[in-house]
Amino acid sequence: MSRKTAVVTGASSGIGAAAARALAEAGFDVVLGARRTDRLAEVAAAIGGTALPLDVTDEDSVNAFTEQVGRCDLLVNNAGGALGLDSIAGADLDLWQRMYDVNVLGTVRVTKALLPNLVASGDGQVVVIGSIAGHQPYPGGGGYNAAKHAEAALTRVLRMELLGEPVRVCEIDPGLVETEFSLVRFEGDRERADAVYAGMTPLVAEDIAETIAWVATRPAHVNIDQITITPRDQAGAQLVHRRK
Ligand code: 8X3
Repeated sequence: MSRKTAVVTGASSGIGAAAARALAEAGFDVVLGARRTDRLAEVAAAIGGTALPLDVTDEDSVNAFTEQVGRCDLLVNNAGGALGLDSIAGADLDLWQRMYDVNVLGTVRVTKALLPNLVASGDGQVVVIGSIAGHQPYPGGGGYNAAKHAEAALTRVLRMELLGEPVRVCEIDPGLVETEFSLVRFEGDRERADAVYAGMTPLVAEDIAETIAWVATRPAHVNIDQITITPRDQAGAQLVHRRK
């Protein structure tokens, strides 16, 4: 049987890059998309994957990307992220808009474009990397919480709308994972980013990637609907055990 193809967005670093590696290991041909093409090419080269430029916030970029994807058995919607930790009183609407665009509309753009390929595969699967923040809001998280709640909602809707089609839909919701997530959220402020994981043992990207590969390799009749993954030191979005 010919090899299955997985498409991973935001694959130049963090969970996306780890997912690409884990899926290659599991036997998939992997197509990697991201904006940072130099880093993307390195990740792709290491696993014999295909690197293609992709900005999920840009319709033309998504079209150019998806036009180059032929077979698609698995789509991992990983591109996304948080910007800032401002209160609603101090909300920067530009940041809110950008978070909505990348997390919500980005997922819709890529999913919509690749759905015909996923259906045609006869056993397609969409994995959405959501967040614990998509189910548990927290002060300062307004813009990101709203975007991730919306992404969770569209994932549930997609699952319902695809009922009867040969396409599975899964939402994976990580808690604290030490990647560039916090560095991006705090615009490169290393001290602030490090404080997020201080005194506790966070997850690493590979912990999530392992689960993505597990979900992707269940038998075709098994749909894993939703998984929340947190470190042992985290029992809620804001409930973290930190050692002195
Ligand atoms: C990342 C988890 O708690 O920082 O999506 O929002 S959190």
